[in-house]
Amino acid sequence: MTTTLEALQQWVDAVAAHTEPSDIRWCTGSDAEYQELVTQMLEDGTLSALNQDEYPNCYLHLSNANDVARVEHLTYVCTCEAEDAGPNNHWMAPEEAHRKVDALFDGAMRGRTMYVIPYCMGPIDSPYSRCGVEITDSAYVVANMKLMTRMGTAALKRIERERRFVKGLHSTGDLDPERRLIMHFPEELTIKSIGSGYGGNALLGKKCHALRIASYQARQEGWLAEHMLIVGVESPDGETHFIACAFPSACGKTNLAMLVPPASQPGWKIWTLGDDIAWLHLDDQGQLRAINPESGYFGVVPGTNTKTNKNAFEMIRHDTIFTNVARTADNEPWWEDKKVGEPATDWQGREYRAGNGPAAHPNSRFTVAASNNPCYSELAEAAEGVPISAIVFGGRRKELAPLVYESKDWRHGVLVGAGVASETTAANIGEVGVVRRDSMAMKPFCGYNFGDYWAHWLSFDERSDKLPRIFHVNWFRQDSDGKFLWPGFGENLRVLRWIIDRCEDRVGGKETPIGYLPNAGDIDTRDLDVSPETMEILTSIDVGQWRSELASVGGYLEAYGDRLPAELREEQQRIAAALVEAS
Ligand code: GTP
Ligand code: SPV
Ligand code: MN
Repeated sequence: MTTTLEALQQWVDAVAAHTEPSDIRWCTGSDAEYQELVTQMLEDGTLSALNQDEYPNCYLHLSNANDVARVEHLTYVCTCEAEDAGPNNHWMAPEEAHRKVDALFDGAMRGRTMYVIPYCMGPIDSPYSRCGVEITDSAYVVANMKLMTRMGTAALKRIERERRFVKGLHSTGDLDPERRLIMHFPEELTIKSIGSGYGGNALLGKKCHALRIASYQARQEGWLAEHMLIVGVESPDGETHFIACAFPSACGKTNLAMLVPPASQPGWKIWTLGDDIAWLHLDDQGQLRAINPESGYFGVVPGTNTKTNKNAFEMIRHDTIFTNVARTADNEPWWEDKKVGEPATDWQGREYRAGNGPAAHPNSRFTVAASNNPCYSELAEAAEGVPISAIVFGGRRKELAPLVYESKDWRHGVLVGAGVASETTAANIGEVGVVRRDSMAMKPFCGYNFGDYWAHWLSFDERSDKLPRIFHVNWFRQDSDGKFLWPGFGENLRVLRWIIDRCEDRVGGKETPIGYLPNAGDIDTRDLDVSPETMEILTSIDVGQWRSELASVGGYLEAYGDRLPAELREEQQRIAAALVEAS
């Protein structure tokens, strides 16, 4: 197969001349093609089959031990002006970046097959969707893209019609971290990634395209590309609200998106639209609508069990690619907190020994098609997306941040989002557990200067009087022994209910300088082992600590200099002053 689109054919030819593959294959996205690739990967050892009686069509991939997560320190946004990338990104001048990365691509695919993957982020017939083509020398990448995106023939047809696509070039290279670079050229709609075969570094439709490049385009075109799950919450009366939540990596998006309502909440249903990325547009009526550009999940495995998330546990019992989990003696996948079985070999394929650390890598992942999800919503296919009632920011904070609060208005909500801080996780190579600012959960993913990004968010206020309300949640408050104060997971539905009641003006709120918190008793704690004293801690603020927090947010914002919107600075000053008055 080839293409009628000359620009695409020329690019493919040029990449082939540069990287010198032994073979070129245009991917159709068919099931037969997936099976063929799986067979080939089982033969060459890229995959191994798991216990097919217990885990039908499930396979395990063990990545290179140095290649287990995103690499923010090797990820660049290469705009002509450094200021356009902003202090939130690593920057390199485009010319230098191309020179550096192109040198690494010289002959990089020798002896390998080059796969051409046309893909469409979003429903094939949606005006909000955007297409791209990823060229890669990794069959593992092709298989993951098949499970997670709409790829192949239908996408190619759309690309040929639109004559516009994002170019993504990827090679696993030699997996030497010294020769690993993840480069973005938003002004050229181009991505070049080499030296990693892992997740967000290699599946270019996901973070590289659907967030970094898309956020840049979204600003130019008046929409938002966000690191958000999209969930539908259906009440016992059959009324459904759609909520979009931005939490940093490994902070609970997939779990909230496919939450299992506890027995104490009869009649409530949860529908998953998306678990990681949302593209948000204002429609003609000023309603914010969301589509999920992806059609599958690349989710954190550890912690998944029948108690925390039965849906997820069942979803990954078939037709799943596991990356970097451990194995039991019966060849079943195993991970920390699975609660059944025990590891025989660890994520590096070694005999399991407790002294070697966790059996499954903390950032081990499952890849599954969204259709595996028992609570998958067909509305994820709707071209027009779903209307969003609430936007929720969140982070992983042992201290300070209450269980939930609501901002006073859109502008305040943008400040709440801009000030999000969270403990770092294993989703990135680097230190874990350090609190850092992660504005809108987009620190690693915004393809342009955060100052301009906050201004773009603020601009929505002038464009609509029907914007969603903005909230903040924290499932991760701990006591002095390090025990979580809130049970989380399915019980988070209780908090979503309060959020929906606020949106419908059905419940009051306790006014504080940082926004509205729940009044005592307004969060349903029926059948929950959480004392009134703990609820009081979870739903109140320490004014002294919050004064320091607002000062810290102020300092953080100032680093954006002239790009910081004055409105946001004023908002920060307003909240800071209110906290002084309250103390
Ligand atoms: P990315 O895919 O990296 O963007 O992560 P994510 O935001 O989708 O996070 P995910 O739902 O995979 O959860 C990450 C980790 O947090 C897992 O180990 C979960 O078990 C754990 N987790 C998720 N929700 C909760 C919760 O409500 N409470 C607690 N204590 N842990 C949670
Ligand atoms: C994240 O880190 O936010 C992920 C995993 O969702 S990755 O695809 O590697 O970016
Ligand atoms: Mn993510």
